[in-house]
Amino acid sequence: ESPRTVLLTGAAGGVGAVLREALPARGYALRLLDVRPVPGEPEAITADLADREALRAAVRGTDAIVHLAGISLEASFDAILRANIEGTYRLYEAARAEGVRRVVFASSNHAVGFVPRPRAGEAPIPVAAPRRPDTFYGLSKGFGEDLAQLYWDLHGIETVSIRIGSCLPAPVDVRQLSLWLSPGDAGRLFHAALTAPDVGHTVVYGSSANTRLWWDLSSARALGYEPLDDSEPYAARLLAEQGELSETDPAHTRLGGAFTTDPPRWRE
Ligand code: NAI
Ligand code: 15L
Repeated sequence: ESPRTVLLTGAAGGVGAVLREALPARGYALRLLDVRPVPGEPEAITADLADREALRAAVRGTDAIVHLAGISLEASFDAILRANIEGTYRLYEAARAEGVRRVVFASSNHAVGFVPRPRAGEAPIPVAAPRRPDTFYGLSKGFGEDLAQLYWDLHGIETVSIRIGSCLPAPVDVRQLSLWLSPGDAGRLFHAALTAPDVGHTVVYGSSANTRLWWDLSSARALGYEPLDDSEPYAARLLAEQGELSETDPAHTRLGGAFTTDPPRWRE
């Protein structure tokens, strides 16, 4: 049975905007939360993840939580600690206290960003590859995955951790041809993560069925996710502008790309 009422944290962000379209179209009633106002959504809850009471009230009576809120780029350890590490802990505590049984956690490719990208003919990166975070940001996503495992083992709260590639309207560089998660496929993947039975804690990679895929989508497909999009139509233009990825430049040879060398930073 599909969960009906879903709390969407981080609703004001880019992925939040995608899911505010895609999930109601599939019959979900969304409750929205973000530390910023959500444009066009006067009923959204404006609260920080650090606000325990607001979080308890936001979670109360929901069937599931999609947890997107947090710092989505590199930042100081203190900022990451507060928003992503403590914030995700507070979210799970609220879920436990209010009896919510399913979370979908927005993890990231940057939890494994130092894993070398496969070269032509090499096997895709398995979901079981040891984590190699490329930033404090990626480290916080590994923490979130471990927290999800703990809350499953200890409290029976199920989570699908989606290591999102690049969820944007369109890929903006050659690396993202391999990692792109189209808005349409994001809706399909989060819906599958909300509805698949008996997930325990499952980690999946989150991208479209890209021709240049670097990772193994089989654990996502096992949830019932059937990607319909492929970044390849963007390839000719991006390759003409930027050229092929280098085989020696470290910013090109690892999954996390420039996050492993000069990560984009969150404005603090
Ligand atoms: P975003 O930065 O656009 O949105 C994140 C939202 O979280 C923002 O609206 C922000 O105000 C909110 N937020 C930050 N700290 C908060 C706090 N303490 N309390 C409440 N709200 C807070 O990021 P985007 O792109 O929408 O990503 C959503 C999630 O997916 C993030 O967790 C990000 O790390 C993850 N992700 C996104 C990818 C992408 O390609 N867009 C790739 C991999 C992971
Ligand atoms: C992420 O985790 C970031 O939140 C997003 O802004 C993109 O940069 C994405 O990864 C990526 O690796 O392309």
